[in-house]
Amino acid sequence: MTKKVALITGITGQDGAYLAEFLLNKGYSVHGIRRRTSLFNTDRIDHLYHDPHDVGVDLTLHHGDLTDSSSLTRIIQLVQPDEIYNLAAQSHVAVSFEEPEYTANSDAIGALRILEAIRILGLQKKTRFYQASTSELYGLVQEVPQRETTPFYPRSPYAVAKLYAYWITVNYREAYGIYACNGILFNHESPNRGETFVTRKITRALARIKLGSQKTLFLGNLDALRDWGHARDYVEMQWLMLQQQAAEDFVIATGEQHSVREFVELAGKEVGLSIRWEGEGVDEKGYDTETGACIVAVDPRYFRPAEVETLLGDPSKAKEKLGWSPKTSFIELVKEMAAEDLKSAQREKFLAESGYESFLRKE
Ligand code: NDP
Ligand code: GDR
Repeated sequence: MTKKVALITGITGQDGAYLAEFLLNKGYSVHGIRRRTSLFNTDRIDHLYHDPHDVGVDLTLHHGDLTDSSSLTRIIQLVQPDEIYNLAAQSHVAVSFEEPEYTANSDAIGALRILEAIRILGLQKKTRFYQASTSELYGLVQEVPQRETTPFYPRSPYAVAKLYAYWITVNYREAYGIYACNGILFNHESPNRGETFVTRKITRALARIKLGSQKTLFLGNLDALRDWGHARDYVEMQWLMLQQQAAEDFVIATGEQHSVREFVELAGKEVGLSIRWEGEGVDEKGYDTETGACIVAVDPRYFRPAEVETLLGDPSKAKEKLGWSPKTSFIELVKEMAAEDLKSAQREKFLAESGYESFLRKE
């Protein structure tokens, strides 16, 4: 039987790495698009990748960029994928306020470039397309919980760009009959989460504070509420969405909500620290050796020009049609992230104490 061929944009990111592993285990031939960078950016998929000269290699990487139509069209023509997962994005909400135009170019027009390539290359009947849509579309929420029919109200250049990508996906489905669908995914995390997203920032910092490598954890809005799931569970839904009779859009969420503050408290418990909260303003006191308390301080630098205060998903449609139920609970997610970051902090400390500091990545 011929293998199915999948193309993943954003394969070097959190979801891309989990999805690549998932599809390889399903017997797919997996192709990924990576950006040219001056340093290696394949840490998350190195365990899946073999020397291309080895026999039986099922993972192939191509240099390309969402802002470069020519590279996307060339790769799609070469690969002739059965499925494209468009996961690549400038995915940081706060950064999108600093780089709004680039964010629009990659996150909005990037999706259009891929859909146009499918159309121009005549792959409408062959290639199925998944767009990584987001709960950020709901922004200033119009309904609680949020479901597929809840009106959108984006609150950042990132979310506005993703709004375009959402609608162009729907439009190409309706206009050209492409099997194209949106997964409206709520926040999902893992030990592979980027270090500047709040969950990973918290578990990494608390682990380092526990081992004496960092003093204080500085955060922004502690009261933000999110519906956090595990990335490993969510990529399975991305694949399932492309295996249906007809393309549809789905909310993927746990239906459970927690605050940033709760995340900190729970992660603190996991690494063995009690938390002392400082008010707004930067506090340099750090870890309190007398009380054993870890200081978490609010630094207004991390506030956003417009905030999304609360998100809570209703995954009923995915439950019913895709058989969705998240495998990992919130507590299990925090435990796994804290445990992995404790191991990393121990490795980091060992290298530093052994005189190999230069092997450590700088902040
Ligand atoms: P990451 O930030 O971890 O990964 C983003 C990926 O996109 C990386 O591989 C990155 O490459 C790549 N990338 C960024 N810009 C470009 C570009 N111009 N051209 C080509 N590749 C590019 O994100 P996640 O894995 O967490 O998220 C995957 C997708 O899902 C994103 O689109 C995100 O917006 C969306 N999403 C994520 C949610 C979450 O909670 N994680 C929830 C809802 C939606 P490099 O490694 O070189 O930086
Ligand atoms: P989000 O994730 O913006 O929801 O986007 P992030 O983890 O960045 O923020 C979640 C909430 O925590 C608050 N917060 C902080 N955030 C960061 N990054 N750093 C801090 O120090 C901090 N302190 C408080 C934020 O204000 C926010 O309210 C993620 C991304 O993965 C998007 O790509 C994706 O679309 C959405 O999730 C769903």
